Amino acid sequence: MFAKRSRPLASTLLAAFCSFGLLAAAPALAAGKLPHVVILATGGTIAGTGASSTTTVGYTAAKVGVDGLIAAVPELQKVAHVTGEQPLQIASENITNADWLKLSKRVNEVLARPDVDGVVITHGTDTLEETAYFLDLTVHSDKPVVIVGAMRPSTAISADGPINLYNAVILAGSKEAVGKGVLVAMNDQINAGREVTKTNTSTADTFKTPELGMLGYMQDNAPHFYRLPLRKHTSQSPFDVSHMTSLPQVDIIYGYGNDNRIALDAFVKAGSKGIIYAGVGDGSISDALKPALQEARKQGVIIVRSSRVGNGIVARNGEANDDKLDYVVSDTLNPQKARILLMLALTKTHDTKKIQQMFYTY
Ligand code: DAS
Repeated sequence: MFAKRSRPLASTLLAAFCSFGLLAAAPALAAGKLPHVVILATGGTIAGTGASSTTTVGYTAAKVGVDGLIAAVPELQKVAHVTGEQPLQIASENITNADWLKLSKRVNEVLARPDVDGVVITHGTDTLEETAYFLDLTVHSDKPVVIVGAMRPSTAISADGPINLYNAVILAGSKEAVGKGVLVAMNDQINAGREVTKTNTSTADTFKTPELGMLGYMQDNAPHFYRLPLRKHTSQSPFDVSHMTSLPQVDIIYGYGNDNRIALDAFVKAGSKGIIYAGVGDGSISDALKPALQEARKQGVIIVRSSRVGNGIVARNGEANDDKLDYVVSDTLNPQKARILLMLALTKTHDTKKIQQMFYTY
């Protein structure tokens, strides 16, 4: 269970009124039949517990199970028929390719059920953005998939998990979220799975879509959309991993002043099929690294130039002659998201022209 929250009088009265139906608790009631939302719990801070109500770092993630998460937010019952599963119980820094394959398979199975209207995935925040993009590319349904986490453990004063979970369930059961791809609902904001990224190590407003912007807000028990994702996703994506048990090994190297080829050579020797270069600036490559990347490409490793900068387009043939070197550029994908797309691309092709087109499409 989330820690017992001392419910202020006002919300107790509200709860009492709602239970007697004196107040329309949420739009869904007014609409009649409640949507069926399945919560797939995977761990993280939203399921975390700390030593005291003032512990906001140094707590233990992935302690509370899905039944405890649901029971701790009784208001969920007023906005959806909620059922839960626990496919994982991990701190998300430990997520693996096998976990992503398992989760994607389960989400597709659950959404294929005609009685299910949407899915919420509770998740650690550290790799939430990678899971969001992986599912954006491998879930083949237009039904809503909403990923949610928390930055404070359930035991903390003003824990953000309960309200984030409540909003995520409303969003996943809404008709407005249909066909918009995987969404991340935290801190009253709705972001797209492709672009959202963690921007602060510890604050509740950490998930943002810098420059390109969030899609909308969760406010007053309802989603309010102002933008649409433009890149193809979910039912328009060609990546089918349902029968896979592993994914091609793709690794990331980081560019910096006075960098060298040691990490790259080690990855290539270990058998990486693809390398994401988190380059300085517009994906610029130092003279120390250039020969190593060219040698790797000649050995068949796919090279994607991304950027450590965090915003902007990595332009093809800008800081490197990509046509001549046969490199791919990541467009606007940050290195960790570019890795997700390259892993999936390599399940279909090693043709760099086709892979480049995928980076311009998804
Ligand atoms: N370790 C972090 C994780 O599980 C905790 C969190 O922020 O959710 O991603």
